[in-house]
Amino acid sequence: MLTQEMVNKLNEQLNLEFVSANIYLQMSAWCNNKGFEGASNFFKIQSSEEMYHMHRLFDYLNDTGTMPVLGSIDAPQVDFLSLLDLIKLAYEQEKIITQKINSLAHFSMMLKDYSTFYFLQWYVEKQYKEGKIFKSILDKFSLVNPDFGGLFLIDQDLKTMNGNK
Ligand code: OFO
Repeated sequence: MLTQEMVNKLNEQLNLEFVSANIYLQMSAWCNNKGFEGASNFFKIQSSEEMYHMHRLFDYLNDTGTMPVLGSIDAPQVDFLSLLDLIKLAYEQEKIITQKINSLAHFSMMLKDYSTFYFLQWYVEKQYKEGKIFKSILDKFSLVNPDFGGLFLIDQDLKTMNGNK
């Protein structure tokens, strides 16, 4: 049986995963609109992944006898200065989620709620991988010249990239 405080925090995380899914779906739309097909595909996959993260929390709450509560979420940012600006914002979003997951894992450990602690380990690993992939995309920007087809190369790279592998 989860404590009410744990339930509240898991619900909060569930809604944060929704936020990430919406942010990435909107980013996918912006990329598509600007002709970045690879990046658009990458962010669409990222958005589906975030929905899957949300569903896992939804199932965990249900399976532990608690009704998940969906909150209202803010509309995501629609416009971006550049592809680089967009990737930087996505990386910042991942850093926020990593912090949240880590503090959630810490909280479950403090409560000696080992079942939730175990459940959260999957997210801890995901966040490590996602942070790494966004950082690697950002690093690529410093390797190419955006004025000479560099953005095209990055976009091609993103076409086959999956941030969760
Ligand atoms: Fe990108 O993160 Fe969900 O958990």
